[in-house]
Amino acid sequence: MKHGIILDLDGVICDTAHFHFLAWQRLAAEYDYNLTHADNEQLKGVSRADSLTFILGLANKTLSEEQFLSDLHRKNEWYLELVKDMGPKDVLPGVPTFFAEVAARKIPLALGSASKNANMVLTRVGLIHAFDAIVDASQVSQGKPHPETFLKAAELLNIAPENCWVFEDSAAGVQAALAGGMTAIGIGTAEDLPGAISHLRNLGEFDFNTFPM
Ligand code: B16
Ligand code: MG
Repeated sequence: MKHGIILDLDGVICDTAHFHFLAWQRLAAEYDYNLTHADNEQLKGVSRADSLTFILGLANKTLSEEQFLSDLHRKNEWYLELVKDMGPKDVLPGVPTFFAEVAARKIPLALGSASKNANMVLTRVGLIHAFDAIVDASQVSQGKPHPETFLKAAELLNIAPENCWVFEDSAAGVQAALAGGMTAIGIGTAEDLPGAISHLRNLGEFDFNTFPM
């Protein structure tokens, strides 16, 4: 039975979370709210609009629909400015080794990201051509923890969900993988990512001998 791998982007392939944080913090300051790193943990894997709703709750602020959309746009402009100099050197430790193993073993590989900027970031870091399928926020109607992102990725790979292994750094993403009937590998701690079958610090720690071929 053919098995495949689905990778999350932010926090698994590269640390774009830091740039999301800086952009959200700048916006939150306009609401007189000091966004903390602990707050940012809650935003991992969460869609852009859901992130803004969460921040507005923290800041106890309401916006008109027009202002909401305008602030989403401004946050993204700041984010794009911050990531514009990213390159192949900006992948997380172990990423080149992991991708080399996946290619050598001919394992079907998909991306399942909540980011609408996924294609751009993958292009910057030079990994866009390593994937057999890419699913980002523009292709789904329900974000993580809903399994739609990963189910769509499995479908594009033509692999049954139960034969897909999902690598995720967010609690919402691990929940999405489990809800889709997939195996979740946590990039992070067991405390932060319950439900994952194993927990790694980065992709380089993955033992391919444990992967069914
Ligand atoms: P964008 P992932 C997620 O990426 C990030 O973890 C999350 O912080 C961000 O809000 C979301 O993408 C949307 O990103 O504003 O670029 O559309 O971890 O699912 O790869
Ligand atoms: Mg992530």
